[in-house]
Amino acid sequence: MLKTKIHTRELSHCIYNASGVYCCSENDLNLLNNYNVNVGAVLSKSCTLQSRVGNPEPRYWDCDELSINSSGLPNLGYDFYNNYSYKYNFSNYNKPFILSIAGLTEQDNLYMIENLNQNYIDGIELNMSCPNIKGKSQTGYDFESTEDLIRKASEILDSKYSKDFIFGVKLPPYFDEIHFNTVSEIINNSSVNAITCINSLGNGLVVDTDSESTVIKPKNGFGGIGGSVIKPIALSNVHTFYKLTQCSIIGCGGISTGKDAFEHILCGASAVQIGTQFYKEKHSCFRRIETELKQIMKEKNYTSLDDFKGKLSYLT
Ligand code: RRO
Repeated sequence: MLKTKIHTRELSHCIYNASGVYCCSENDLNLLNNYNVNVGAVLSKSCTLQSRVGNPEPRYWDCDELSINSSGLPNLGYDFYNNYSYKYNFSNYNKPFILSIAGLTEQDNLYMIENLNQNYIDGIELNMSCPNIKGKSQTGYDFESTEDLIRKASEILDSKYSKDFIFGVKLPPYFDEIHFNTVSEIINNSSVNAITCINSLGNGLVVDTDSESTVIKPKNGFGGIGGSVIKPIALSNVHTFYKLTQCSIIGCGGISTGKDAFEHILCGASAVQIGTQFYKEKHSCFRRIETELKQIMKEKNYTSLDDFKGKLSYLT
C-alpha cells in the first residue's frame, strides 16, 4: 500500500529517517537497517571528508511544536559511511542506502561524489543547506555556487554512475517565487533526480523566559528550526518543486503523524522523512506514522500513493 519510488528505485515503504537523527554511528545505522524497523530507506548523517565532533553542547532542544539544533555536522567522516555500506551489503535488506554528503568546500563535495562505493550505495542526498557552520553560508541560498556545484556533480554522476543512481539534493526552505524559479531552472538543467524539501529553517532563536537565556550554546543560541511549526513552509516547498521539476520529491518538515505524511504526499511527495519526531519518539515512530497513514488512506478508499500523490486541489 505504501510502496513508492525515488527516481527509478523502488522502496517498500514511503517513510524513512531524515539525515541527522540517529544515523551517525555504526550502531545507529544497524538499528535503522533492522528488519523490525519499518523504514523504506536508510539515510546517513551528512558527512564531511574528515570526521567532526560538532559544536559544543547543549546543541539540541525541543518542545511540543518545535526543535532547535546547532549540531555542527558531527560525523564519522566520509570513509566510514562509504565503507559501511560495503561491510553490511545493504542490498540484502532491501532498504536502499543513501549517503548524505555535506562537504565543507565544493572540492570536498566533488571528491566524495567521485569516489562512492557505487555497488553498495543507491544514491546520494547532497546537503546544500546546513545552517549551523559558523562563517559558512548555506549553499542553497547562493545561486551561483548552487549552479556550479550541481553542474559539476552532474558531470561526475553522468560519467561514472548508472542511470538509476539517485542524485538527490537537500534544499533549504525558500520563501519567494523568484527563488523557486531560479533553483528549479538550475535543477532542470542538471542530472538531479530527487529533491528533499526542506532542511531546518536556519538561524532561528528560542529564548527561555525564566533564565532569560538562549536554550542552546553554539552561535549565541541561533540554530535550525524543525518540528510542527515548519510544516506549512515544508508543504509549499514540496508542492512548488513538484510542479516545477520532474524530480521525485521527498517531503521533510513537521511530520509527526500519518495526517502530516498524507499532506506532504498530497502536495507531491513520493516519500517522507522524519526528523524531530524521530528524535523524540525513537524508532517506534515509523510504524505508528505508517499505521496512521494507512488508516487515512483506507477511509478514503485509496490503495496506493498514486491515488492521491500531488493531487492537491485549489479553492477557486
Ligand atoms: O549538523 C547540523 O548541525 C545540521 C545539518 Br548538517 C543540517 O543539514 N541541518 C541541521 O538542521 N543541522
